Amino acid sequence: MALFSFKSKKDDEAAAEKVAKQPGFVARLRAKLNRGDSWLTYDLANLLPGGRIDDAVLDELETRLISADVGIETTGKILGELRRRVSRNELGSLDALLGALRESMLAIVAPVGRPLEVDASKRPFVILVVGVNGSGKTTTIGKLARRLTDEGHKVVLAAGDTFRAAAIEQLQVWGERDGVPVISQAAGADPAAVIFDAMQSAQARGADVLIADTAGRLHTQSNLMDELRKVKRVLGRLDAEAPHEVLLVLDAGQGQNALAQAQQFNEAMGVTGLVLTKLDGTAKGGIVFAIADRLGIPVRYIGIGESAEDFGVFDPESFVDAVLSPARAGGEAA
Ligand SMILES: Nc1nc2c(ncn2[C@@H]2O[C@H](COP(=O)(O)OP(=O)(O)O)[C@@H](O)[C@H]2O)c(=O)[nH]1
Ligand SMILES: [Mg+2]
Repeated sequence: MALFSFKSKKDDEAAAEKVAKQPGFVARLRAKLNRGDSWLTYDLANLLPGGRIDDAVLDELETRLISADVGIETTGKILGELRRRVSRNELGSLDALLGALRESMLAIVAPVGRPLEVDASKRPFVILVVGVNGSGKTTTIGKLARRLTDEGHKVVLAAGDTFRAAAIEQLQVWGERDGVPVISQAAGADPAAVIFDAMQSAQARGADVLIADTAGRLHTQSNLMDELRKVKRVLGRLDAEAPHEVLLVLDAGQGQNALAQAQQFNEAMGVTGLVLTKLDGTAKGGIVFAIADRLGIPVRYIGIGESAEDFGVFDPESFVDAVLSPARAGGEAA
């Protein structure tokens, strides 16, 4: 399989550079996630004297998965399956091993590849965006508003992070850029009141979608969860089913800490969808497998940079392929 051939690091870096500039989210993801070489499969061939699959190569894969935030348990699942197949002599070559690895990894993330669908019977369809400070909530809202607007939806934003004036201004900048109204009050206002107002305004304007920003930080974690639950209750007064989506934004660079955040928010709020941001940074993306395996919450979108284009639907197959194979020139990555 050409996907798993091995070239020099320099060739791959040049290729990654080239692919990163190509249009197409899948190509960009592959280039940005790997930055030249797949962290998972790079140089494995050199570990196989005579091409035999042995414990050394399996141990190396295990180490790479664990150090890329896949987590002990989920790595154990992936490796357990590979070890069984190796012991039955089913995997006689590196290509066979990598094919089996791809299957195991895909089996873990395929169930969470469920894109967000805006239900047109809910007007507006309310998306409440939650997550810790700095995870990328406001940026995600800006990108999502652009995307939904491009798809023909009429969107309204609610500046529910009233903790700092800068947070309100940041959302307003995105609103102007996207041509989308932002309902806000002064810093320090009650977030539930701001979002309630925004909901009334969205209903009055006949908007299709309301996206509400929230603060990720309060004096204590339990204060934050109380506040978010209050927002939920208040929305429920205008539409008993709102919010229709509780979208948790996680910084993929936070590794296992992102998993802990997902567990906490899910217990407090009932999270219905996830966004994994900053997959372009030092994050290797392994946390996506850990979260999929442990929580099973749908991953709606991923973020691979700061601009509106650096945002796409989470597609399990292209994600696994991006993890497994380096970006290269020649069109394979497109
Ligand atoms: N590299 C990169 N930076 C991001 C991404 N998403 C958000 N950011 C940056 O992360 C920082 C915090 O984002 P922000 O949306 O303000 O987080 P919030 O506090 O959760 O609202 C900002 O500098 C964003 O530009 C991403 O996918 N990739
Ligand atoms: Mg923010």
